[in-house]
Amino acid sequence: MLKVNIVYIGLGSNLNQPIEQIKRALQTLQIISDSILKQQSSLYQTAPLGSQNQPDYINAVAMLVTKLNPLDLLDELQKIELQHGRVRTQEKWEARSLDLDILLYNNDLMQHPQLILPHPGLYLRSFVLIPLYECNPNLILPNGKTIFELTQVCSSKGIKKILTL
Ligand code: ROI
Repeated sequence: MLKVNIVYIGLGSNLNQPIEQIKRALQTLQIISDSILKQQSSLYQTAPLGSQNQPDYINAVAMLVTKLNPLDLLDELQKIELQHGRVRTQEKWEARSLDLDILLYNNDLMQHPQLILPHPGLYLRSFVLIPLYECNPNLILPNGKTIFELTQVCSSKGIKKILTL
């Protein structure tokens, strides 16, 4: 019997009809093998972190239970990104049609060339923390802090809830 794991995934898009990209991605997350989509946050419109010379993002967070290991799950997510026309370049902070990040995999810590857990931006990015809080207000993160504490210290400036599905 494979263990069931609790995973939080960050979704982001700022190209090619971002609201539709995120809605469609949430539907596709429902059919990943050996996984069940349990929760999804509202959709948020967020000011870009990085270059300001790009459109606002739409961000959301989903909670999945999965029997896939982290790298197999990452493979599935990257396939979905490609289906959404994501072109991966060397440029790190540029606009994208769909970004799917594993934020948390249980409370596991992992340093792998393809995947760092928890996601290195997790504790600092309000466009991740605010929808994560909506998915699970009782969450405790691997650094021992509660999601509530983190949302209290992050700025909600430039973040607007636009759609609850
Ligand atoms: N900025 C926002 N607001 N939302 C994102 O999802 C996002 N993703 C990125 C960078 C370029 C860091 N900026 C972002 O990859």
